[in-house]
Amino acid sequence: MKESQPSAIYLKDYQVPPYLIDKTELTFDLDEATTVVTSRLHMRRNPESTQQNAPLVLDGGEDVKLIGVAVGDCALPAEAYRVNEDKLVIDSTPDAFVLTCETLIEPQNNTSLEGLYRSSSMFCTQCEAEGFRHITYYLDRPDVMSVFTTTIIADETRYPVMLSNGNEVERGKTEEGKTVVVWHDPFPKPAYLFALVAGDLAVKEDVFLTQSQREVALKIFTESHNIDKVDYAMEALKRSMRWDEETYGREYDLDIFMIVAVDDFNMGAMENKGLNIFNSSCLLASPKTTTDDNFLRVEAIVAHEYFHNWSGNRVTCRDWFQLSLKEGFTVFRDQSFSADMHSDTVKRVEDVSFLKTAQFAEDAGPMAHPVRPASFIEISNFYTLTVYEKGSEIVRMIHTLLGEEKFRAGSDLYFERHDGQAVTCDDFVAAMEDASSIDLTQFRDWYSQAGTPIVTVTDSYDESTKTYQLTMTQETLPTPGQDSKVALHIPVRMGLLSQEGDLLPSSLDGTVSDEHVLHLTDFEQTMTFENVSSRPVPSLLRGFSAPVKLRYEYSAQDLLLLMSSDADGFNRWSAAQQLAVNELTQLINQAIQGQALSVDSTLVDGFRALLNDGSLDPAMVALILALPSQAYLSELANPIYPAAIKQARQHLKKQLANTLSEEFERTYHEHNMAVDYQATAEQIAHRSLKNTALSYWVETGTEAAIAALTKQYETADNMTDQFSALSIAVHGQLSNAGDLLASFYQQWQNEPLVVNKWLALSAGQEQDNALQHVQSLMAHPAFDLKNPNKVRSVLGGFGQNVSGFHNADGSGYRFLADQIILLNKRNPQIASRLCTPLTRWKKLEPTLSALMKAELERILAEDLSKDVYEVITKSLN
Ligand code: B3K
Ligand code: ZN
Repeated sequence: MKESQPSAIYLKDYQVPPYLIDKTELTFDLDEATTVVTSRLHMRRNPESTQQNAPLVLDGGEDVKLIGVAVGDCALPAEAYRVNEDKLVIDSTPDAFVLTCETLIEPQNNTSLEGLYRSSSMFCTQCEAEGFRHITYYLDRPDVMSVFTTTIIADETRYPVMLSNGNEVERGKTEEGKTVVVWHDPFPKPAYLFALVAGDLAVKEDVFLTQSQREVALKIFTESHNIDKVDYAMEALKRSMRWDEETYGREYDLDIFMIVAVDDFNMGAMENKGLNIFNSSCLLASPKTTTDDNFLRVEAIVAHEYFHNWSGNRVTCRDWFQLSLKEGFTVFRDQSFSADMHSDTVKRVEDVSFLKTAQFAEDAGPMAHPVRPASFIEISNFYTLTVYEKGSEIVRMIHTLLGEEKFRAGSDLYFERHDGQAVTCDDFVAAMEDASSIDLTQFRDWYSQAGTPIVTVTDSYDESTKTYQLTMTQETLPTPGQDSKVALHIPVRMGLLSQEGDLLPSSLDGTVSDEHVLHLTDFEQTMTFENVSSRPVPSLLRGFSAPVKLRYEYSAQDLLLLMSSDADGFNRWSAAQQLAVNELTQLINQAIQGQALSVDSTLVDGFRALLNDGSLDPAMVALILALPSQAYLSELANPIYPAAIKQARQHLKKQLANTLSEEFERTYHEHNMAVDYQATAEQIAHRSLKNTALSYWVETGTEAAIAALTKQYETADNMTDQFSALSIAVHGQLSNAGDLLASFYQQWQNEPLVVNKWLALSAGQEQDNALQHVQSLMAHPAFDLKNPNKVRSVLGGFGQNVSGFHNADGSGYRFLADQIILLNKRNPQIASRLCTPLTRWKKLEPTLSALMKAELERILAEDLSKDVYEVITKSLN
C-alpha cells in the first residue's frame, strides 16, 4: 500500500474556474520516439471567480515533460513557476495573457489508452474525462470551453491522414519535408472533446443534406483491410442525423463529420466534436462476421455518439458530477431512436432486462451512487450503469410525466437556453419544468438518491360499490453514505384487465380511461378506482414506467392472463418473466437443500400456448422463451449460490425441452428461412426465435436436433446463425463442442473481431478444468493483454463461467485478482472494470464470500492506481 492514499473530491466544493481560455492553439510534432506538443493558450482571469488573486494551476500528468513555459513573449525563469506532482503552478500572471508551453510525451509508451497513444500503426487520442492533461498542461475541466486550432506535423508517407476537430483550413510542408495540416473548430469546447488521429487509413465518403439544405461531408476512416465493413455504420449515421432533425429539431452544425475506427480502445466510442473515435468492435459490420446483436449495437452506438453533438457537445457538463446530464439524456435518445428503427417493445424489454440485471446489482452493491454522484475519487469509475442507464430512466420518467409535446418543448428550451454552455442536471430539469409548467421539485430527488426503490402494491375490490383500491408503498434501502431515504415521485403507468383478459376501463379522480399514470409521491398512498365492473387483475408499471422493484402477489393464473392478454407488450413479457422467476426460485431452493428438482406445469403450459400461437411477434416469443439469466437470478438471490442457480436453470431448460420437444422442433423449422441476410427487424426476429428454439431442441439430445445444429453451423452464410449454433453447442455441452470451437478458430483466425467472440465463448465454456483452459487462452497467439477487447472477452467470458470462476477452492477469484494486479498500473481503467464481479462478495454464500474477500484484501496490499483503489476500498467497507 502507498503512504498517502488518494482522496475524494466533492460536488459541494464546486467553484467556477479562476481563469478562462478563450483560444487554444496546439501544435503536435508527431514522431515514433517523442512527440513535441506546443500550446498557446489565450487566457484571462474569470470575472465571475471570487479568487481574483489565485495562482494559475494547470493540470498535467507524470507522463508530460515540461520543456519551457512563457507568458507573452517572456520565457519564465525557473523560479516563476513550479511543477508539483502533476500540476504546473504559476504564482503571478497578468489579467489577460498568452501562455506558451512546450511539452514532450511518448505516445508509444502510453498503455493506459488515455491521452495521445498508439493503436496499430496510428496515433489517436482519448481525452474524456481527464485524458487531455496527459497531452499538455491545461485547465482540464469541462466548464473551460475554448476555440481550438490544431496543427499536426508528421511524415506523410507513414501518416497520410492527419485529422483533428472542425475543418481542415491549411496544408503545407516544413523545411524538412514533413507535412503540416491545420484544423480549426469554430465551436468552443472543453478539452475532453479534443481529438487527433494520424495514420495510414482508408476512407469511405458520403454526403448528408440537412433539413436546411446544407451539405455535410461524411467520412469514415479505418485501416484499409476493414474499409469494406463500414457501409452499415454509414447508413446508420445518416438515419441518426435525419432522426435527430425530425424528433428533436437538431441539425448538424459543421460541414464535415468524421468517424475513425481504432482497435485498442478502453470503451465503445467517443463523441469528440466532428471527429468521433470508435472501438472497431462498435463500428465494423458485415453479415459474414457480425451477429444481429452486434449490428444493432453498431447502429445504437453510432447514433449515441452522433446525438452527443447536441446533448453533450453544444450543451456540455459544468463538472463531472453532472455526467448524466449528457449520458442519461443521450442514452434515452439512442434508445428511442433504436425503438423507432425496429420494435418499440422488443427494445424496451432488452433495455429493461439489462437495467434490472446489471444496474440494480450496482445500486444494491458497495459502489452504489446517485445518478448525480456527490463525490468520487476517480471519475473514470463513474461511467456506470447508474449514470447511463438509470440516468436514461430518469429522462424517460420526465417524458412520461410531461407527455410527448411538452417534453419536446422542454428539450427545445434546454438547447436554446444553454447552447454553448456547461450546465447542470438541475438546469435540464428546470428547462423541462419551465416549458411544461409541471412541478418537478420532488422529482429532482431521483438525481441525488441512490438505491432502487421497492414498490409494494396490495389491492381490494368491493363488488357492491364497484370500487377497486390499490395501496402502494415505497421503500429504498440504505446505500453507502446514505442511511435515510426520502419518498420519490414515482410514475406508475397501469391499467386493469377483467378475469377474461379484456380491457377494463376505470375512473380515477374523474378521468375514465383504460390506462392511468399514478403518481406515487408518499411512502404510502391509496388510489381508488370507480366504475370497475368486475374484480380486475392489475397490469402495473406498464412499459416499466419507473426503475423500481415492483412487488405484488400475482397468482400463477394472473400471470398467465397478463402474459396472453395484456394490452401492454412489455408487461406481457414481464408476466412471463415473473412466472419463470417463480419457477426457478423454487428449483434453486430445492437445489440448495439437495432435494430432487421438480418442475411445476404452469410455465410449461404458458410456453406451449406461446409456441402454438402463430400470431405473435417472433422476436417477443424468443424473448419470453429465454429463461432469466444466471446474472439476473443472482441479482434476485440473497445469498447467492452460483452452482444451485446454474443447476436449476439447466434442469428447467431440459424439462421444458423434453416436454415441448415437438413444438421446439416445429418452431425451429418454421423460422429457418432461406433469405439473403439483412439486419432488418423482421429477419432478426425470425433468426432469434429459430435459434432460441434450437437451443431447447438440442437439450433433448436427439440425433435430429444435433444434426440440425451441425448443419446450421456448417452451412450458415451469416455470423448470427453460425455463432448461435456454436454457442448452443458450447453452452449445451454437446460432445462436438470442442471440434466446432477448433474449426471456428481455423476459419476466422484472421478476423480479430470474430476471434474476440471465440475467446469469450471459449472462456465461458463450463468444464472441469475451466481455469487451466482460460490460462491457456491467455497464452494463445490470438490474445493480447494490451488490447482491451481481448481482455474483456477472456476475463469477461470467464466471469460468466460458474464452474471456473466460482470454483469452490477460490482459484477462479485468485486468478482474476492476479490479472487485476497485472493491469493495475498498465491500464487502470480496464483493471478497475475487471473488479466488478469481486464487488459482489457480500451477497455470496459464506464460503465463497470469504474466499472472494481474501482476494480483495490481497489486491489492496498492492500499490494501487486511483481507479482500482477506489473500487477495492469501497467494496471492503
Ligand atoms: N463519452 C464517452 C465515454 C467516455 C468514457 C471515459 N472513461 C462515450 C459515450 O458515452 O458516448
Ligand atoms: Zn455517451
